[in-house]
Amino acid sequence: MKQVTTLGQFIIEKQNDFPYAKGELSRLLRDIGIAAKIVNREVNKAGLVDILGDQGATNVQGENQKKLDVYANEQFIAALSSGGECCIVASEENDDMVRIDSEVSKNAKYIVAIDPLDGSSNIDCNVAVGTIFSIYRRITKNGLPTLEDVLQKGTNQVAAGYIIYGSSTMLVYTTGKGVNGFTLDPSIGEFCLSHPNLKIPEDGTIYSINEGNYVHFPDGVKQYIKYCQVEDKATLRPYTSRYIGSMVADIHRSIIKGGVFIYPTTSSAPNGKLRLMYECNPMAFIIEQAGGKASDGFNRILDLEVDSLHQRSAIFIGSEHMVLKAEEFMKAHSAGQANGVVASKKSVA
Ligand code: AHM
Ligand code: MG
Repeated sequence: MKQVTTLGQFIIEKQNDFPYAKGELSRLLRDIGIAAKIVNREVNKAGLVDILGDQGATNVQGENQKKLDVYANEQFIAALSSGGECCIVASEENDDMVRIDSEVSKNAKYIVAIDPLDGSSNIDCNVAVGTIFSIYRRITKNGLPTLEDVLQKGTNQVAAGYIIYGSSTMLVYTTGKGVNGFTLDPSIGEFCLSHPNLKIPEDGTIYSINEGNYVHFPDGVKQYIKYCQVEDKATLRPYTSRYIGSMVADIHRSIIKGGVFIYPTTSSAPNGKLRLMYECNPMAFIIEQAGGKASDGFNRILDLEVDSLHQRSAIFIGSEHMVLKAEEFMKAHSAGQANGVVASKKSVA
């Protein structure tokens, strides 16, 4: 029988990759894994709300039932607070960063940025949703950690990962030494190593974008979509279109099968929709570590300056060759439109 490696065992084994590490990062990852299991349990029960009580209603203990994204946010913050390795949580659910002021945590070394339940509107129709997280080392040495500790470029991430609550639940993460995927075995309640050293195919035949917004897209994206739809045997076109509307699920599929996921700037969202700190940077780190590429159409996502917690960015992410091709179209037809900087009126959709 094949030996099963659990997430906990794997994290401990990998600690030796960091000769000076004292185990804090390992404990942080373990805390995230524990919160993920709790959130998974609730997400799995989502279809039972009509039987067990609607969200917003009162449960038998007289407590208000929480919406799942609020619940997930609380679970991750609670796990990170009690673990003692994280001094600030920046969450898509909170306007401001959350400082963890307990004696053990206030001098902790790590900052976590998290989107606790991405794509949560998909829960109503039983479509996969996800959690995305990103870990940074604190910069300031003394006193209370500050916003400067949080607003770091994507290249400074020490770890990033996502959990996909899908037909099975998986946790995928990187610490900058490749990407590994773990599937939750519900019978033992453990994430088990199922996808060691994940690599995204260099090329693919699937493009993923909300084409309903076509009229609002930059010309470069419109032209790239046309390119995907043209018949050409040599490049296996026309490509297939797949869009779940849940970033984690769309990108997870791209890693497994190859493909490109695009959420561009649009005329109605001139900086893009997705958040740099909670969605773009962690996914970009994972994809690069899996051998793929992530760009805002012109620049590497991980090199973008971060000015504010909830900053948005366009994103073109996935198989290297597909992202490069999409960038070619952006350069040719939408130069100057990187992240809301619209230089040429002609190229605005
Ligand atoms: P959310 O953080 O409010 O859940 O929004 C993020 C989600 C992504 O998972 C997904 O890729 C995108 O929004 C879908 O947006 P749209 O409905 O505009 O296509
Ligand atoms: Mg989100």
